[in-house]
Amino acid sequence: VKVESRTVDPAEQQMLKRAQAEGIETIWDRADKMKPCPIGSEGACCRICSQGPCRVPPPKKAKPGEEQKKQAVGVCGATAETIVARNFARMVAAGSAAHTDHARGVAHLFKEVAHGRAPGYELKDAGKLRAIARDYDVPLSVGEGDDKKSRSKEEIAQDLAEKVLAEFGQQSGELVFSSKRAPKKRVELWRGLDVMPRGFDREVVEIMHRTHMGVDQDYKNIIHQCTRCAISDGWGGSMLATELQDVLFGTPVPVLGDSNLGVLKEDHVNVIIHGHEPLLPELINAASQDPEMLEYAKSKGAKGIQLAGICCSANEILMRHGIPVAANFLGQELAIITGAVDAMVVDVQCQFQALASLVKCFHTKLITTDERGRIEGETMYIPFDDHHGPEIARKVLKEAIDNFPNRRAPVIIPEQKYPCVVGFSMETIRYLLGGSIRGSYYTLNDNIIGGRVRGIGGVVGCNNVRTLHDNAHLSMVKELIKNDVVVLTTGCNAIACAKEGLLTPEAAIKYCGAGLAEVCETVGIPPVLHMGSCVDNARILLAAAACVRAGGLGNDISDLPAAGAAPEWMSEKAISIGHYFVSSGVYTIFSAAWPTTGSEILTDYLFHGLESELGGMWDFELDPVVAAQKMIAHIDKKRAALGI
Ligand code: BF8
Ligand code: SF4
Repeated sequence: VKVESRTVDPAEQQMLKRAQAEGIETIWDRADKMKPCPIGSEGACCRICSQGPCRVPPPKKAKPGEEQKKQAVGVCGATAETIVARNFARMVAAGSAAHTDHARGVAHLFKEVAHGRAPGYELKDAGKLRAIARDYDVPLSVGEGDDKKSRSKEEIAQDLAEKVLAEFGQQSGELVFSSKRAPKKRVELWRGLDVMPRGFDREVVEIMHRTHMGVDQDYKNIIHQCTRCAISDGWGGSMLATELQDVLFGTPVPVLGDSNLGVLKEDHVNVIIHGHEPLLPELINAASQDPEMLEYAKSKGAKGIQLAGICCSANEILMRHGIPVAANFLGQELAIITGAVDAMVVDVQCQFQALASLVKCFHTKLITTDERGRIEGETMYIPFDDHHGPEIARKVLKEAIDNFPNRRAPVIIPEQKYPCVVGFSMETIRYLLGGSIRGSYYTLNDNIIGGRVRGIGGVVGCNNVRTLHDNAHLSMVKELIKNDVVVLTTGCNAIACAKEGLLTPEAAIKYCGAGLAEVCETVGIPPVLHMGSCVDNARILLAAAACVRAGGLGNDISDLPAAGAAPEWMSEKAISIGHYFVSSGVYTIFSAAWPTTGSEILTDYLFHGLESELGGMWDFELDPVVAAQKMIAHIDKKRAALGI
C-alpha cells in the first residue's frame, strides 16, 4: 500500500514505510482488514436488548416493476427514527460524560489546592478565579464599609470548589455557566425550549435511561434531551474544565512551539505525554526542569530530557509551556516507531489499545497513570493522585530515564519540525483584537463589518483512519482562510495545522485572502488561532459570546457570520461538541462519516428542522473543500441578514 494514500504528512509517511519494511502493524493495516458494518455505520442497528440486535437500514429503492419494500422496524416496533436517534443520543451522552468527568478531576484537584493539600500546584490566575467566583456568587470580600476586607484566593477557592462540585449532582435549576455566560437571547431561547441543563451527571444519566429499551420512542424528544445534555457539556463540563485549568495552570498567552516528529531528539530522553488531562503533565514538565533530574538523565548517557505531546494533553502543555507537539491522534503509533521514545505516558481518551503490543517491538515503556484508563499489557501503572503529584511525576520521569540505555531498534527520527504560535485563549484574542476599546471584541467585529474578515470558522476535531490523514483538515482550513474566514482551531485539527505551518503569522501571506492577510499582518497573528484542546472548544463558545457582546453583529450567536466543522471526526466527544455548537446557534458541518443516515427523517430534522428551533443545524459533506464552501455560503447568508 502506498503510504501517500494514508497520510499527507511526510514525516509520518517515512515512519509508515519503516513499519511496512519491518512488518509492524499500524491502525491503517487493521483498518484494511476491518470493513465498517454498513448497517451500524448508518446508526440503524439496535442492540440495547437481547431480542435483537435489530437492523433497520433504509430499504433499497425498488426497480421499475418491483414492489417497494417497506421500512423495517425492530422486534419491539421501534422505528428507524427511534433507533438511529437512540444511537446518536448515546454518542452525545458518552462525549459529554468524557468532558464532564475530566472536569470532575480538575474540580477535585482545585478543591485540594484551595485547602493547601495538593503540593506542586497553586492558584495561578487570581483574576480568573475571581471572575468565576463572581458567576457563582461566591463573595470576594467580607464586612461592610470601613471593615470591608478582601478574601484570600484560598478562601474564595474553597467556597467555589464546593459550589462547582455540587453542580455534578445537582438535580434541578440551571448550571451557572449555561445561564450566565451565554448571550441573554440564547439563554431565553433555551429556557423557552426547556433545554437548560440541570446537573452534569443528571443529563448523561437521563440519556442512558431514555435510550433504555422501551422508554423514549419519539425521535424529536430524544434529540431534545441531546440538546440539554450537549449544552451541559459545552456551557458546563468542558467550560468548567477549561476555566479551572486556567486558574490552576495559567490562562494561555501566545507562545512559540514546535511540531511534528522532528521534535524528538536522539541524544535526549524522549517522553511522550499522550491523552487529555493536564494535571500530571504539568508536574512532569516541572520535574523535567529539575536540575537533579537532568543530572540523573546525564548519568544514564543522555544529553537532556525532551518532553513532547500527542493529542490534547499535548495541546494543553504546548499552549501553556511551549512543549513541542509530536503528532495528533493518528500519529501515536508512528512516534513509537521512531525507536526514540523512552516512555509514553497516557491518561485518558484517544489512546489505542494497540500501543500495548506495539511497545513490545521497541524499548518504549507504556505508562498508564489514571485508574479510569488502564490498558491490558501496559508496561507500568503509576496512578496519579492529587496529594503526591510531584513525587509521582518524578517517578514517571525516572522510569523514562532508566529506560534510555535500553534502546534497541535503530533510532530513525524524521527531520520535519515546524514552528507554531499558539495560546490564543478567549482573553488573549480579546486583548489582541480589542483595538481601541480594550476588553471587547470590537476590532474583530469592526473588521467583520468592514469585510476584511468575512467571518469566523471553528474547525476542530479528530483524525479518522477512514480518511487520508490530515488532508481534510488542511484543505478545509486553507479554503477558509483563502476566502478571508479567520479560523479558530482546537484538538487534532490544531495539531494538523501546526505541522503544516498554518499557525504562524507568515501563513497569512502565503495562504490568505487580501483582507484577512492585512488584519493578520497588522496585529501580528496567524490566520489560524490555536485555542487549545477539545475541552477548550468552550473557549470558542466564549469568544462567540464576546463577539455578540461587542456589538454590531446581532444579538445572538446564531446571528454571527460563523460556522463550525470537524472534517476528520471519529470520537463520541466530537458528536457532543458538534451538538452543543448546533444548540448554541452555529451551522456545524462534519466530514468523514455521518452516523444517522439510517433515518432520512431524523437526518432531515438534524440538518434542517433544528434551524427553526435553535438557529443552528447540522450538515454533512464528504469533500472538505465543498464543506468549506458551504460554511462560507452560510457565513454570507448571515452577513446578508445583518446587512453587511
Ligand atoms: O479530545 S480531537 S482524536 S485527541 S477526541 Fe481525540 Fe478527537 Fe483528537 Fe483530543 Ni478531541
Ligand atoms: Fe430490537 Fe427493540 Fe430490542 Fe432494540 S429494543 S434490540 S429494536 S427489540
